[in-house]
Amino acid sequence: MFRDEAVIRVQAGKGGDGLISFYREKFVSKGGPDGGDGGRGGSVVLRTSEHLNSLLDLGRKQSYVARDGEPGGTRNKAGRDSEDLVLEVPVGTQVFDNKDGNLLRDLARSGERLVIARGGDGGLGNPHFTNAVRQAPRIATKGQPGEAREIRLELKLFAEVGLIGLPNAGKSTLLSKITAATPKIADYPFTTLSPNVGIARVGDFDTLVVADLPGLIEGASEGRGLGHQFLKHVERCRVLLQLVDVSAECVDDPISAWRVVDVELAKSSPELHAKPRVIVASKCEGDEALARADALEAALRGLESGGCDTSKILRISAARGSGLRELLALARVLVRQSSGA
Ligand SMILES: Nc1nc2c(ncn2[C@@H]2O[C@H](COP(=O)(O)OP(=O)(O)OP(=O)(O)O)[C@@H](O)[C@H]2O)c(=O)[nH]1
Ligand SMILES: [Mg+2]
Repeated sequence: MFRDEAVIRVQAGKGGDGLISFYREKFVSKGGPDGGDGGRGGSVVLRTSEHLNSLLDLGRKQSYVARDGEPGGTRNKAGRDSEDLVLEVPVGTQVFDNKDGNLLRDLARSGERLVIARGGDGGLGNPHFTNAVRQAPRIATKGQPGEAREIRLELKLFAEVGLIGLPNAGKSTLLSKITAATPKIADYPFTTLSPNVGIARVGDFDTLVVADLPGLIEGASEGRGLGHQFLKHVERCRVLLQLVDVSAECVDDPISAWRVVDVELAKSSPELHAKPRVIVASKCEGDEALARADALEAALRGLESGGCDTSKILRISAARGSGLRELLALARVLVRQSSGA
């Protein structure tokens, strides 16, 4: 849905070189070999963090280089290994090799680590090369080069809340009021052709990822309108808010407007239909709209329809800003319940 990508080059550190050295002390003319080994070069590691929800920051830099290992020292002192360079990515990041396009890993869990370029091993100091005949080797090995790679990271944002409903129901307007997103809004159907995603603040500390989806029409499950494309997006959302236009100007009867969308969800897949769903009476301004909302609520009460909560509908006006706080609070609770958190 909302695609977020970054292509970066990563270069792991080279191992430190092993040293050729001999023990020297006053009056000792020929000491034994004492060249230290080189340290390991730093690897480049990806690690998922729940505090991130975009690859934007990571993508600002084109390449990331880990540090080289330290060379070996005299008196058998080994060079220090270099620390790994850890790059944080959001949970849900897919990692591809950018050369062949192969998926390397799907980082789906929080705190998951993936070594993406391994640091080179350190070289060996000259004491490793002594043997029966060679007491004073003038040989040491160089550190190995670190791996280098170009990777493409892709994040598929799993919206927690999806806004669905007939074209013109007011979905994009709602998104624009509860998030910083600026979707196109117009009084004709199919204004929205691909999903818009925004992050809504809930209270002081909480957020919700909300997607505004293209309008759904009768026959969508068979591919009419934006059909399949639309439904594919809905599958990823945890909770659905189904907007029904109850304004006096709307030609559709709210009850049939509700049913059209409900039927398409059911035809599309049982899982989709079973998703937690809240009915939201949109553009609820004035007595006539309120009366239509009441009638819708009365008609739904007692109905069984998948994950749809038919016991209560919410009344909002995105234009006036009414009912939005309650809507977000309820969505937050439902998202928590559905994720088992
Ligand atoms: N009076 C009133 N009008 C609204 C409200 N919300 C949206 N509208 C109007 O309804 C029309 C459609 O709004 P959109 O937000 O584009 O509707 P949508 O559901 O995203 O439509 P599609 O993208 O075509 O599916 C626009 O003219 C909006 O200005 C509201 O709360 N009150
Ligand atoms: Mg729209």
